[in-house]
Amino acid sequence: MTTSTTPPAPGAGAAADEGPIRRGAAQRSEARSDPRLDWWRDARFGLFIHWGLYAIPAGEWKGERIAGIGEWIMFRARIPVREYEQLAKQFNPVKFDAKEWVGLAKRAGQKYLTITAKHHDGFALYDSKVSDYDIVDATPFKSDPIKELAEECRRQGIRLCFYYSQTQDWHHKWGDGNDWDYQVPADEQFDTYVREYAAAQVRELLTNYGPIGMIWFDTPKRMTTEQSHFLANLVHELQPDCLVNGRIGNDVGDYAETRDNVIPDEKVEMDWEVPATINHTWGFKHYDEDWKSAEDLIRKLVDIASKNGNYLLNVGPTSEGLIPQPSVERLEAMGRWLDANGESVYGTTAGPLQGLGWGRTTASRRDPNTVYLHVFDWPADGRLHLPSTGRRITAAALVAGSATLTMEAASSGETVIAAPAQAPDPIDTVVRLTLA
Ligand code: JFZ
Repeated sequence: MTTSTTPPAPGAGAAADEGPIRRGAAQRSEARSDPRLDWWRDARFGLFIHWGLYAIPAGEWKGERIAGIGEWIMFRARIPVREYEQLAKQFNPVKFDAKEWVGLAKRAGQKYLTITAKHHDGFALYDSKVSDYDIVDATPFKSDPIKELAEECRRQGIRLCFYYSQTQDWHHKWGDGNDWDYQVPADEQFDTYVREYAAAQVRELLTNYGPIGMIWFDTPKRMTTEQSHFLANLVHELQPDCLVNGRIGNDVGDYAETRDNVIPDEKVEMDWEVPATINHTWGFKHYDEDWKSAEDLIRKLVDIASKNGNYLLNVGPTSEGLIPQPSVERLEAMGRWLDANGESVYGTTAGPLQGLGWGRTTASRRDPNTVYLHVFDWPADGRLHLPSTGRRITAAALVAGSATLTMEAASSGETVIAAPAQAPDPIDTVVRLTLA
């Protein structure tokens, strides 16, 4: 693993000396060659969905805008359980359309979808039998959106995955985090929470919705190694192929998670993923309108792929069940770029040239002779200078449109590729290199 000089994200709770991938959330070393991860390595791009009761206050409580990420409003405003619970009576997302949500992931070129089955507020977005605090039992909506999403994902060929908050639960007296209603649970009480309550819900999620691609656990700070193993073993006993992310804690995960929105500076040999937002919140906030551009998002996806990582990009639907239009537009723009250039992202790994000024490189995982150049900054003179990869290049062609490019050998092992004068794609023009 590489280290990074990137400072920790504000509020991330990470110590300043930690790299982009948190200690305690790294990948098991045996998992690095595990073929169970192949679909995930090939996918490179997934959709994260943070959806729950917090979409109703949408960043505002009793007329006051609450700072921070939207799904943390109960914690930030210290809302008593009995008061926050009342939100369930108003949760009626009549515009929710599973076909549309999964269709958006599909159009965006995303291969997996990870939705908050239960976030830190403790509310289950599916029909749970171990709690009444769920969308079927506690809301006027009365139906299970996870069931519909599972069916649509199967239909449209997207892997369904679940976010599940296994430690923080501000609703349950033995969960971690709520010190305004409850005493901090003793270790034995927290252990019972993990091994009985959280485990029972994880069991439901892995029993009632067909094959699940991965469980995305979170904030493992209180987890012991035994508890991390206990939950990972439960997942693998119920569905051997289901992956577990690094935030199960204690290096028990099948792959590593970076800190939120933090892309490592260099390639990382282990399997890793960046969870990221398009604006600045995960759960919907009605006044967060600072959206990253499609250009920025496409280049981030490519940057991540060029360092061997996955991009899990979030949307926060409204309490009516709509994905905000600015998110939809950006995801669709990414999908259009991927339609033309997807072979340079899917099924690739870190490229042989790192630290380039003008762009990035990716390499096919299956064909050792195929490398992709991602040109972000097109050379003004139309001559692209390529440092030696140590291998002879036999052909260069644009991926979009397939035009062949001519090359000449230059001094010091450089190759100069003669490119069109104007950038064919101002965001990222992809050149496929064939190596001898
Ligand atoms: C967690 C959650 O608390 C948050 O609500 C959201 O679901 C996000 C995806 O994950 O937040 C974190 C967890 C870990 C770090 C930062 C934010 N971290 O390691 O830097």
